[in-house]
Amino acid sequence: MSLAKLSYAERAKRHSNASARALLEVMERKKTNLCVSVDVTTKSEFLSVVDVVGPYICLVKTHVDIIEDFDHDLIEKLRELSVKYDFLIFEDRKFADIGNTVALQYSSGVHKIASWSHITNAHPVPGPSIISGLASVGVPLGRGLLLLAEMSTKGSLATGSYTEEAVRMARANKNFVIGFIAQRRMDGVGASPDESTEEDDFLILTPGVGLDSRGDSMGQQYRTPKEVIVDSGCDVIIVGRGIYGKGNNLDIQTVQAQAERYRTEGWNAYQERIKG
Ligand code: 5BU
Repeated sequence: MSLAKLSYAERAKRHSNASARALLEVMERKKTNLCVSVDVTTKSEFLSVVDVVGPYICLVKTHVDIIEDFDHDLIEKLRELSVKYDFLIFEDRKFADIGNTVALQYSSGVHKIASWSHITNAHPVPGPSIISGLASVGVPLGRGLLLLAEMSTKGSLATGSYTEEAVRMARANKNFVIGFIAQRRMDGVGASPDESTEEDDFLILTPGVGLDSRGDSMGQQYRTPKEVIVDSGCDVIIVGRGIYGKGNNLDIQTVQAQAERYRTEGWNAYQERIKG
């Protein structure tokens, strides 16, 4: 049976990585495959958005380096909200350097990402050493890594043999690499004809999701939850501005209504996929 037909609950049992399992379990428990990307620049806006979308999401995606008044109190409050509303945290850091440097960027500095983010991601461009560098910090903490196999932007270079190589790198490091940021399922991608990939169960988290627009003026491209979940077999929809608009003048009631709307669209699409 294709993995895309299995329920999130069934797939949770197939994962030994603690973060992958926890994510799939929370998706099933809360009936949501919505991840909100909270790209706002102040602590107060960030916490207001998370507080209102919390009940509708499985995951909060952060870019902590854009928050002007970042401090560890913000992380403490985010952690409290993640317990209160039952969601995981994903810092979209997009590491891209040599193993030694990424290990330091992941563990140290102002943000100390590994200490609070269940999931993070990396560009495969440096080759497998980026995985071993990050794994030296993340594996002992039960963290999970996503590789950027594809991007949502117009003209992205992450295609073809680059994407295939990313999937091969993931297959060789399944204890830590739990899936991909990609625009479609990666089952069997890059495998040699005699290689069995049936045991693979990579999570596909997909940005570039919007119901009211097909893109922005800076190369972003949007598809609907149905296109992403049903047609392309992805697992988690990542939505930013579709939920909170441009961030200036946050209207909390609209944010809540949009989070509810995307959650419903994403979950209905998933149900159509597993039943269809
Ligand atoms: P948007 O407001 O829904 O367009 O925000 C999308 C978010 O996902 C934003 O934080 C990006 O940094 C992130 N993203 C993306 O849009 N496309 C990609 O391919 C990757 C990340 Br990887």
